[in-house]
Formats: sequence, structure tokens, C-alpha cells
Amino acid sequence: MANDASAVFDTLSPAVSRGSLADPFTPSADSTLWRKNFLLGAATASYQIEGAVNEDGRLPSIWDTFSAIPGKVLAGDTGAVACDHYHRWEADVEMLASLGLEGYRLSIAWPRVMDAAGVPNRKGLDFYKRLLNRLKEKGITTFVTLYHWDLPQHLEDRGGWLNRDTAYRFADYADLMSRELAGTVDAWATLNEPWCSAYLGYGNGHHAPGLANDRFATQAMHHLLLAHGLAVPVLRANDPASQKGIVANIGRGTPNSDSAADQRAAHLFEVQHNAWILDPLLKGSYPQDLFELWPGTEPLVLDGDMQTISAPLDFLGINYYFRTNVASDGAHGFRDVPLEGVERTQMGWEVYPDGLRDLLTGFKKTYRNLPPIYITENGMASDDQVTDGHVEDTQRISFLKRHLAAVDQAIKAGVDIRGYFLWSLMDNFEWAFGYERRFGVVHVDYSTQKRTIKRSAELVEKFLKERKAKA
Ligand code: IFM
Repeated sequence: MANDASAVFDTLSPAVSRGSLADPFTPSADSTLWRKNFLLGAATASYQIEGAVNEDGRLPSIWDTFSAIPGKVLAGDTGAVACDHYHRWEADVEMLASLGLEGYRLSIAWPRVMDAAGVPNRKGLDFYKRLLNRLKEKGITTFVTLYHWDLPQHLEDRGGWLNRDTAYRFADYADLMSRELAGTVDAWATLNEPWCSAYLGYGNGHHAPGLANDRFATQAMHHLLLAHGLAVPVLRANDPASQKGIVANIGRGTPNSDSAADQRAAHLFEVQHNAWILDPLLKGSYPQDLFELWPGTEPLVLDGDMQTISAPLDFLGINYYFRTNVASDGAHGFRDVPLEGVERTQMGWEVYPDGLRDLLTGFKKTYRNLPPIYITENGMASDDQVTDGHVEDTQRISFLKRHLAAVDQAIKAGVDIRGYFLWSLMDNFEWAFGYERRFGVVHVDYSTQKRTIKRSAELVEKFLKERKAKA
């Protein structure tokens, strides 16, 4: 039954026939999102959906290790089974295609495709070849992320991202993948959200590998960015026809008052969340304000590193979720001041679409060489329930509509935005929050692995059909 696409279609047919309900999603008639070359897709990541962690020669990753430690992940959840996508990928691709989604952003599990000596694992590679070939057969544009947080544990055992050598191992991995998969990938992203890998992984320990030291965070970030910079020319040489980029999560910080101290706090928040990554990539230097926030944490940077890191990009992936209201902490930093009475998601994150527009238009001013942008993740978690075979995810529908409107506004303000990926195609392993937080536009019943199309996905499908009909 694992690859039986009919199980998916059982859930699709009622969805399609319910198109007569009022439509709270479709963009306004003057929205630039009606342009048929604006790519609309969905995203996932290997550890969050694949499962099969011990199969076909996959090696342990830092998330296998971390999630096995009691107390690190809510309810003791792990990615051992997740959405069982490793076995159900064919039905999942059918589902993606049947929703009319034009793009799919996935990631490769590094521990699945090569061993500690760098020897390719054919079985792991074949999985991604089959998957990407099928997506191409379906006419789906493929965005492939090389690193979405599942570092091989054997590399962590040698220092992980604190060890400069990991950046060179990453370039070897990028070399293998781009030689093996050239022709099936439309766009390569080296890293997903280096802020999370560096800060949550090495700065506060909320994510694998669970270390907590600001100095570690800045050094890990430098090695992550170096890994990116070393990989880009390798990808260019092996797969010249594809686009090469990186994905950054960005955060909006707004001041709690008009005071100079709070304004400065909001600035520092955005330095820490955005400029820490974007300045090295787009300006070739770290923002000095970062080291006002974290004195004495300057990373060790070797000659030529910043040039390697700031090599031109074909695209920049942007992931956006919420804003944070901040005040001065009375010293050289900021503290969160959660606003009362604002709309929030199941994660507790504030719904603030204007933040996406404002950050994008701000980046256009700050970075003269800003590459074309794809919104590579945007979405929200809600406690979705299946009732009579349907999921009415009303808040998500409104969330998506408002964020797509913010994207439209940024485009109209002159930002070159080429596409948008929903996070996520389906509910999945939400890292330290396990399976409780549901981000999918498709519901997953983890006890049966049944997929149920949520109302939001039906409406995206309806819009895409209308757009196609108009083209
Ligand atoms: O689930 C994550 C994803 O892996 C990276 N970006 C944020 C999402 C929601 O937290």
C-alpha cells in the first residue's frame, strides 16, 4: 500500500467538488501574482518528512542523536518515521501534482548519500534520482536544498560546524550531488536558514547539536557561510544550467516605544537576525553591530574567506514567519516584549504580513546587488482536525492571502520576487516541537499516514487552475 496513489485521490475528489464555497483566498484582480511566471509551490525538508532513518545505508544525523535525548523534543518525538515519505514518495508526488503546485522545494539528507569516507551511497542517491525524475516528468520546478539541518553525526563528532573542515566536506558533498543530479534540479540552495543552524544549534542549544555559547554561534555561522561559498562554484561547474542560491530566514523587529534605546534594540534585533547572514553574503563583511550585541565573539576569518562567501548568487531564498516586538534590555541588547491582543498562530508567533513587505523593500535599499528573490517558506501552524474527511484551516487561508498580498506589494514597490513556496506541503516533524505543530496544507494522520487535503490547499489549487485558464 505504501505507494498507492489511490489512497490520496480518495481525499482529493470531495475537495475539488466543493469549489462553490465562498473563496477567501484568491488574490485580488490587480495582484501581480496572476502573472503565470510567478512560481507557486510548496516546500518540505528531508528529516521532517522522510523517516526511514536506518534504511538503505543512511547514517545517523545530529537530529537522530538530539531527538533521542529526553526533554529535547516535545513528547519525545523523533523523525524516525515522520511522514514515511521515503516509502510514500510516489503518492506524495501525485498529490503535489494533483494540487496543481508548480514548484517543489525539497532537501537532501546528507547522511543518506555518502559515508564518512565520502564514498557515495548508491541506494540513497537512487531515492533522490527517482524522486527528482518523477517531479520533472510531472513538469514541476525543483528547488533542492543541500543542507536543511541534518548534519551527519560523524561530522559533529569531529566538531560539526565549529570545525572549519566541515565546510570543505560540504563542498565535497555538493560536488557529488551536483554531478549525480545535474539536469533534474532547477535551483540549488546550499543551506537552509544558517541562522537556525548557528544560533539555535550552537548559540542557545534549542536545536541539534544542542550547544549554547555565543562565540560558538558566530564561529559556526562563519563555517556555514564558508561552506556555502565553497559550494557555489562547484555547483556552477557541475550543473551550469541551474540557479544557485541560499535560503535565509529573516525576522522583523519593531521597537516597543519611540525611545532611542528601543529603536536601537529593534535595529540590533534585525542585525542579529538578518544582517548577520545577508551582509557577509551581499557585502562581504560582518555587521560590526553584531559584536556590540555579543562583545568578543568575532569568528576566526582567514584571508579570502569573505570573498568566497560573497560570490554572486542567482537567487536569494527568503523564509518569513513573524515579527518580534522588542525593547532595550538596559545593557547592549534587546528583550522581547510580546504584544497583547494581536493575532497569533499555534506556535505563538504573531501574524504580521507587513513585516515581510517592509523587510523586502528595506533589503532592496540596503543591498544594491540584491539578487532575485524567492519566498522559499511562509506559512503557519494550527491545531488542525479532520472532521467528516475535511480540514477547515480558516486561519491559514487568511494568513496565506495576507502574506501573498504583502509579496504583491513588495513586487509593486520594485523588489524582484519570482516565486513563493508554502511551508509546508504536509504536516511534519517540527523540530523541537515534534508532531504537535501542524504547518501543512495537507493533514497527516501519523497513526495511519493518511493524507487529507486541507481547505487551504484546495483554494491554492483553485487559484492556480483559474490562473492557468486565463493564460
Ligand atoms: O519547519 C521549519 C523549517 O524546517 C524551517 N523554517 C521554519 C519552519 C517552521 O518552523
